[in-house]
Amino acid sequence: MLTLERTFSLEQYTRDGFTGPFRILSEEQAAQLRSVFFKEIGQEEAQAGPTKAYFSAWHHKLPWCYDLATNPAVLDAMERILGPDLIMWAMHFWYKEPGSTKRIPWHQDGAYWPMTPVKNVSAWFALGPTFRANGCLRLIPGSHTKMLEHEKLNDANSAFGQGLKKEFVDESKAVDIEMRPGEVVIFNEATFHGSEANTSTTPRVACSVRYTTPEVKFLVEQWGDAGRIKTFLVRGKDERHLNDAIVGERPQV
Ligand SMILES: O=C(O)CCC(=O)C(=O)O
Repeated sequence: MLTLERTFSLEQYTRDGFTGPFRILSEEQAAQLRSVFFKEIGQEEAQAGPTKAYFSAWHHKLPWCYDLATNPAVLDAMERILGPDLIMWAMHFWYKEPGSTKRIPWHQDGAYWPMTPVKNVSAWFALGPTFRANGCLRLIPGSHTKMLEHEKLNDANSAFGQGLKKEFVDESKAVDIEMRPGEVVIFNEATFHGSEANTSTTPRVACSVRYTTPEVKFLVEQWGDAGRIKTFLVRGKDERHLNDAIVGERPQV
């Protein structure tokens, strides 16, 4: 069983397709963000329940989300993986209320994204505690070496209509990424990942933020719900200008 290293390690990232989790916020800062998260969806954390909230692209409108997505320690980690020029291009909250039956099927993110080349590093932020019973993120170390076929799923509890073909997934190799509030784990567009239902009484509050480099072009016309994709140059320079039509700016208070 792989032991989580609790630090950023480029060596681990290269070998396993992920690194961390490691701390970027204190538990108190994470609790504060959780409380604004629940306010945003019109709930109290102590009574967390189902919601129909739209969970993408909050960083386009909410400064606290933009600031989380551009956390300097995360950008430092991204620079070590992707180099000095960094584009942050998407953010999505992954919320599972207590008792939620929704699962995220095993998948590789790159299979869903019209971008060329398909190149991305994700930071998955735990704002609350995540553990096996509340449906923590699960990853398969070393699964990131190639893109594989996805297929249609017939699973009413799956949050996605498609997932990796079953024959490719060896669940015995999966690692539960149990995290404390304020930690982040980093993985790439090919790393197998997914998560199970929340059978606990603790809500799972997390979000992922996506980063790439200026040589990637987004094929915006092929995205459903394209409004959620904007490119923010968060470090370095963009001499390619491939996505000038979808450049975003930090939201103002
Ligand atoms: O939060 C989860 O369980 C899945 C997250 C995910 O699929 C992603 O960040 O790409």
